[in-house]
Amino acid sequence: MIHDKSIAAYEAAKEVIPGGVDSPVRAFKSVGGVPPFIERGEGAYLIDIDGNRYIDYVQSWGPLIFGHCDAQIEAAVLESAKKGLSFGAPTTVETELASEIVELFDAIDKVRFVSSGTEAVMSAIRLARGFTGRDNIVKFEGCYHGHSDSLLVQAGSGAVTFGTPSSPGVPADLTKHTLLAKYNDLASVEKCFADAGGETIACIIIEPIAGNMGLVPAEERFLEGLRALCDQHGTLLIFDEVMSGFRASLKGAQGITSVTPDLVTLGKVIGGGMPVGAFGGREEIMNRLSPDGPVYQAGTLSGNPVAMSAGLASLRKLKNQPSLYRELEQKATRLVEGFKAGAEHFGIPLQVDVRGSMFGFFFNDKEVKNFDDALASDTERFAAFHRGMLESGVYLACSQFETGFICSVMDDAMISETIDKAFQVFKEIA
Ligand code: KE4
Repeated sequence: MIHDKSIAAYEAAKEVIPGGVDSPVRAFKSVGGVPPFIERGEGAYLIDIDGNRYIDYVQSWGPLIFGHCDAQIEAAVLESAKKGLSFGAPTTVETELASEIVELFDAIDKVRFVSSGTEAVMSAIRLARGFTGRDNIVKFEGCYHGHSDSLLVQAGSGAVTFGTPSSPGVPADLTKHTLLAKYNDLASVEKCFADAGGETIACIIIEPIAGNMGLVPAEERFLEGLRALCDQHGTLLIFDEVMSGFRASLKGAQGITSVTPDLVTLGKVIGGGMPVGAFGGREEIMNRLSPDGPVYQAGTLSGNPVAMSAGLASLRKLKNQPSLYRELEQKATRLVEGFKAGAEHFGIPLQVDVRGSMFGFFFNDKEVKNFDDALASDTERFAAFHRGMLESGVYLACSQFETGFICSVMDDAMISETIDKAFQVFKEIA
């Protein structure tokens, strides 16, 4: 493949945008090489500015479950845009999208829209702290919930469970209220409650299907244990379904687990590719939000009608195709089983998993149950695989610690083509 134009575009971008990108993962740092600059999307494909075509398994990190340039979603956006782009005043399309979400998620009586997953999580955390009057929160190593200060934490030193900043610019005073536990390890959560005192903990926030350490689903008994701990201590349980919502099932992880959270954050698919995040939950909690309640939260473009129209078109398409998730899961399963067969044919250990339209694979000889397991993966080999697949016209997530996605316009021929290309690349990197 020729990448001359992307190479030049990357140099030009770096002159005026830090790292040449508006979100760090796009810089391809963990896989090397120059990130292709995209000209346009076309169904299941991305076409870059050098004219190279790729089967797109990233789909803008999740939102595009119907692929690029879906006719109905585009029509809804154009129709809305013709009436104006933004009003900063209520519109009925916000109520329509909110009603769709309330109908689908048993845990959600009311929902508020924002413009990103980060904003959704930041607002949900503030609401949980405001509702409980408590400052401490528990999160899990390997889970990513956007880049608000309280959530940019890493494990503290030694046995202490309180977090320390994982980025310069985050005051330690903000992360000292964030306790870190291990995913799928209930004892580590009980230790947080013991260390801090359960009555000081406002919420536990978790990706019920983790997608930011690679794909690592929470075990059912682990989620049940979190629910019991929260009930015991009056702590709120927050499911961060920004990625898994409408990707794992029509009800996200809540369509798979029997555990009910107190608050849910959403994003990605509910914007159909436009900037939308949301947080919702029980009415008694949500009613604490300004203007009726004391917990402040706001946003100039929150509930933007054009973005709402894209999200509404997406959700209505999903509701009208109940068999879609089974089809997507079957394709995801065939894809990763094909990867596994190819890798093992060349003696390369590969762990694979699927949840609905989400798939993951680790270059690892052990099953991955938490972040420590994920970190033991062979990231060099992942990078070589990613590069080989990219040059073969397959666009995979550019980090071992991300998740891949199947969209509705991917057919069996594309899955077979991808498996065949993977076989060739495994042969090269064995
Ligand atoms: P945004 O602020 O990026 O819209 O959402 C943050 C967020 C919150 N919660 C979960 C579970 C998420 O996966 C995300 C964002 N996901 C990453 C991909 N792993 C976005 C990609 C990026 O950072 O560019």
